[in-house]
Amino acid sequence: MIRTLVIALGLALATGCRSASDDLAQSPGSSGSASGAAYELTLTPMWTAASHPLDYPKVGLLSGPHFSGLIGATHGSDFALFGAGRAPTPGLERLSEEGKHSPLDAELRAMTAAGRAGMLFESDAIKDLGRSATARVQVDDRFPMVSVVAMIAPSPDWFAGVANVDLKEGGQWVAEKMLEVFAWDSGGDDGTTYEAADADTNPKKPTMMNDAPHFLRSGARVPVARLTLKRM
Ligand SMILES: [Ca+2]
Ligand SMILES: [Ca+2]
Repeated sequence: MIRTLVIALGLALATGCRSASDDLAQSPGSSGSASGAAYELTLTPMWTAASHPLDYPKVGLLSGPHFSGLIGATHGSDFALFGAGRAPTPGLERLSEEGKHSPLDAELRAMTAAGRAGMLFESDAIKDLGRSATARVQVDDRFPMVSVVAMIAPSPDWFAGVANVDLKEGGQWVAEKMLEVFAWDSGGDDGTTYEAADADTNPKKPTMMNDAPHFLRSGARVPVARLTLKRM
């Protein structure tokens, strides 16, 4: 009698476990991978007239200093959305000059189709620099890294970005990671001020960290945003 009860209890527990994991696998946005982790990515602007006073763009009724929507991807170590010393892709160039996600989104989807990137994520533009933008990011063992960019607007080809943030450290998913985000120059335009007229660069120059005087104080780079990745 007792043995029968124990078996029945064991079956009930096994059934319970199975249905719980089924629910998890079917939850929206879940990769279904037991080795994955979900993060909330938050970009908090720190690009203000006080922190970056040189030529800081005027606030207008219809325009003014803002960031484009974030766009990024999860990936492994054989892919980088951007990197110092590499010419920009057409997608990164357009993102950095016009804030448009196309064709960068198509480039990232092609990387996903080729098995070199995981998920694409995006946010709306940050029109009010007093607010943050967020996106939900799902990483796994194959694609444990995150890269993300947003245009600094107005600007010739300047963007805020972080590449190759590895969310797995020492074999564990990190609980939270916070990074300073610096300005970059994509290498697609020769303008040297925020509101310079278009001056397309051909051939493209390599993407570099942006050492225009707008982003330096006493020779040190001043971050334009903070990026937080918090495990959900
Ligand atoms: Ca440039
Ligand atoms: Ca250009």
